[in-house]
Order: sequence, then structure tokens, then C-alpha cells
Amino acid sequence: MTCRRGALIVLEGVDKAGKTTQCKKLVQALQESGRPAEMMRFPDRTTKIGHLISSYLERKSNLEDHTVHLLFSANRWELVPEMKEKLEQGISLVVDRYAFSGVAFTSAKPGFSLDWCKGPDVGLPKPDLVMFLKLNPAEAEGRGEFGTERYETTVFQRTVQSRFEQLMKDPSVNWQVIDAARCIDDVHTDIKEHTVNAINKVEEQPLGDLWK
Ligand code: Z5A
Repeated sequence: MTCRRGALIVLEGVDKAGKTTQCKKLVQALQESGRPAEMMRFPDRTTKIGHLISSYLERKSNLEDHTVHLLFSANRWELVPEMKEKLEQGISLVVDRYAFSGVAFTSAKPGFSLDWCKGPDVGLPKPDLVMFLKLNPAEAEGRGEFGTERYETTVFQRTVQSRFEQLMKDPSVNWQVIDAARCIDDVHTDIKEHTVNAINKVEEQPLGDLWK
């Protein structure tokens, strides 16, 4: 008997929507219910490419905008063999940001179209489910000051949110909008239900190619 594959689950959302909090809780809940699961995050700052991205985000170095976009994408591609291996082993992956952040953040900069931004990520493993943690900017601000990293300004985050809204119109991606303004446990209950449904469904579906 062949082993059923794991599901590729992505959490997206603007800054402070609670993505990391929810990814951790979800992985723990899945593991406790006997479903193999691991967390990944993008950017993965531990690789050589990740070091370049991290230095850029921390404003320790400057990179040309097209270049940094391609580095974010390369950081996903370099982890694709590992992702596919785990999914084939039946491990579900819970991913904190993915290509949608890549497109939303770069296309929020002047002169970048959504189509150009999607290009380098076409063909990545397609998530079985993308949950967008929706939180309006005023509520996000209530969760504390922005840090000192690049992109952490209210004006930029508002543009990012509108780019995410454009991406969510694409019916080829299984989007679920989650109201992230509720308490952590209520958001978790919702996210877990969608995830378990997705995990149960993937047995019948091969892993797809994103935006192809
Ligand atoms: N980026 C890009 O440009 N291109 C790309 O391809 C990718 C990313 C993948 C990396 O950020 C930056 O890179 C990011 C996008 C860009 N730039 N920005 N901005 P990161 O992944 O290293 O860090 P982050 O994504 O910015 O984290 P975050 O968005 O700030 O946080 P979060 O993960 O959404 O939230 P959290 O850490 O779980 O929670 C934030 C706080 O809220 C914390 O104090 C929690 O305790 C609290 N919290 C969480 N949930 C709740 C609820 N429900 N109620 C009240 N308080 C809550």
C-alpha cells in the first residue's frame, strides 16, 4: 500500500496577523492528534540565500528590488526537494508565508506588476490550502509597534494588504479567509478545522504546480 501524501498548508496575512502563533499551535495540535506535521517558514533565514535576505530585511545591506525578489523566490526553490520529500513521506507541512507574500510585498513597490512578480514562483509546489489571516491595519497596530525591519510601516502594509486582496481573486488557489481579530484559541479552532479537511482530501489529489 502506498503512503498517503501530506498536505501543504500555507498561512498568509499582513504583519502581526498571528501567522507564526497559529502555525506553531497548528503543528502541535496536528501532532497531538497523530497526524505527522512540521512547520516551515519563508524566508528561511538559515540558508546562504536566507542570510542575504535577512541582512537586507534588517537594513544591514541594500539590494536592488528585482534582485531581492528573485532571492526570496530562490529561497523557496532551494527548499523544494526537502518539501516534496516530506510530503511524500506523509508529513503535512505548515508554512508561515510563501510565494503570495513574495508577490504581495514586491508588487507593493512602485513599478512592479503582479504578473512579473509571480513569474519566478510559477511551478512551485502548489499549496492544498492557503489561509489568509485577515486583520485590519488598526487592529494590527493595536498588537504593538512595528519593529525596525524593512517593510514595517503602516503605509506599506496597507498596500501589501490590497495586493493580497488581488491575489485572493484567483480561483486556481484554495484560499480561505480567516478572521484573525478573534482570540488566539478561536482562530486556531477555525484553522484546524480547515486543515484537517484539507489533509483528509489530499489522498485523492496529486501535488499541483502553483500558477501553472
Ligand atoms: N517577505 C517578502 O518581502 N517576500 C517574501 O517572499 C516573503 C516575505 C516570504 C519577513 O517577515 C518579511 O519578509 C515580511 C514579509 C517579507 N515583512 N514584513 N513586514 P517574517 O516572516 O520574518 O516576520 P513577519 O512575517 O513580519 O512576522 P509578523 O507578520 O510580524 O507576525 P505574525 O507571524 O503574523 O504574528 P505573530 O508573531 O504570531 O504575532 C504578533 C503579535 O500578536 C504577538 O505579540 C502575538 O502574541 C500577538 N497575537 C497573535 N495572535 C493574536 C490574537 N489572536 N489576538 C491578540 N494578539 C495576538
